[in-house]
This record gives sequence, structure tokens and C-alpha cells, in this order.
Amino acid sequence: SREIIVAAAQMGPIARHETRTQVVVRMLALLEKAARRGANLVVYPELTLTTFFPRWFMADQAEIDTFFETEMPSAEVAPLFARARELGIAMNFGYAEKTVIDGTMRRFNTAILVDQDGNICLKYHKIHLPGHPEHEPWRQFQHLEKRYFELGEAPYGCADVLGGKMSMAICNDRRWPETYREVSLRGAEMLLIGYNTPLHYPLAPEHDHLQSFHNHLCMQAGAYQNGLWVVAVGKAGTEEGVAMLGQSCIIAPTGEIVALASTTGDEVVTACCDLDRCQELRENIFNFSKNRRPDMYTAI
Ligand code: CDT
Repeated sequence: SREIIVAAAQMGPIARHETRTQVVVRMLALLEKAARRGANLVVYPELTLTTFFPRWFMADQAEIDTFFETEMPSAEVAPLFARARELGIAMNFGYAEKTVIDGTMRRFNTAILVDQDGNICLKYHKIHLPGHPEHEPWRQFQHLEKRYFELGEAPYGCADVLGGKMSMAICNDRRWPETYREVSLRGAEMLLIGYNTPLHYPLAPEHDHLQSFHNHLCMQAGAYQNGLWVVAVGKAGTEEGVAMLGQSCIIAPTGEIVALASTTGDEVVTACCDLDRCQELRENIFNFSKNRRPDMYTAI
């Protein structure tokens, strides 16, 4: 077996006025708790370092840019990198990234995977950006990811960490079956997902009571149908007046939830994940090379 202990480090609400330094103090507390439970890997939410700012319309780019990072680790985040490295713990977290590519300023909703030696070994730019690009004042709150971020242009990646193959996705990506199939075909044994999911969905409020169900439904199905572990971690609780989904969890390749957060605050849940269990699915019911029929899936 290839067992690793994984910690899902759910975060409670982060207010707009909270500084990176304050957030990192909370992340460090979760890291220490995870370390005491023997964790090898700690997974934090999407856009961990700030409040979920796409809920507000901002016209001033300078104000928008206050939520973005221009270097990683930044001075504020460096203590987290240092402590994780000292403890020999790998970690995954999301942040808003502002970076120059080929002389052009670009902005992405980004996640990184940092190995146990403190090196960023994988970076991912979110490819499914939900929401809308213009101010829609009729909504109780905005979801302006399409305004503040550009679409990621690279497919999902996969890195060798802790003796296993890890991939990352971000929030809305987890609703798309293609995400799991892509990373699985690229060899991933574990998919790390951070999210910020409001309980209220303005376009179909009749689904509000199903947020928790849909969250687990897509990820449990994705894990099972592709024979991989899924670690899903939310920023939860009432953040700036908006109720956000908790229920961060760790899902086995069988589709079973093996660890589940029971609060909507800062909370660590852990599970011992045997990466060899992917084979239980991949050598049997979902033996891709034996039974999958890509030649028949012509519509996709
Ligand atoms: N952050 C993010 O991607 N959230 C979306 C909210 C629903 S779409 C407005 C999600 O899929 O959870």
C-alpha cells in the first residue's frame, strides 16, 4: 500500500478587512493541527488568502488588484512555506494571481501545489470560470469571476508528490465530469479541489437547498467513475453577509466520503489515503484500456 495522511483544512469566513498576515496565522494554526495528526499533505480552499472578492462589483482596477498576489511566496505567506517545509508537509492552496506573461499583465484564479521541501511543483489556472462579466445589480451579491480573471489556457497538470500523482482543480471545475476524466487519463491518483460556493444561486434559486447535495454528488461520482481520491475544501460560513457551503471532505476512489467537516468554521479533517486503492476501480469496473470506448464517444 502507499498510504498518505491528508488534511482538508476548511476555512471559516474571511472578512474584507482581514489582512494576508491574519489569514496566514489561521492557516498556520490549521497546519499545526494537521501536523499533530501526522498529515503529509494539507489542502486549503480556493482564493484562501482573502475574502471571496468577486461578490462585489469594483470599477477601479487598483482596488481590484489589492486582492491579487504578484509573487508567491509573498512576504506575508513566507512563514507558511517555511513552517510547512520544517514539518515536511506538502500543501495546496488557491490565490488570485497577477503576473506578466510575454510582456502582458494577466490575472488568474490560481492554485499551487507545494511539495514537502517547500518548492512549488505544480501551478494551475482555473479553466471553468463561473458567473458574469458585467455588474448585475438585481443580484443579492455578484459573482464576477468572468470580469476579474482570465480563463486558464493550460490543461490540468499532474505532479509526482509524496509517492503519488496529484492534480488540482478549482471550485466550479468540480461540477464538470470532464475534469475527473482528464486528470484520471493523465494519471492522477488524487485530485485536490478548493472552493467558495454560495448557498444561494441567483439563476436557479429553486436549487439553493441542493447545494450540499450537488457538491458531494459530482465529486463522489467523479472519484468513483475515475478511480481516484478527491480532497475538497471550502471557505465556509457567512462571509460578508453571504452564506457559503462547508462540508469539506475527503472521498475515496469507491466514491465513499471518508472524512467530512462538521462545522462552517476553521476545521481540519484528516484521512489516511492509500493511493493503491485507485487500482480497485481501475483494474475492475473502470478498466479504461479494456472497456472504455472513446471511438464511440464521437460527440465529445
Ligand atoms: N467559486 C466558484 O466557482 N463558485 C461556483 C458558484 C456557482 S456559479 C455562480 C461553484 O461552482 O461552486
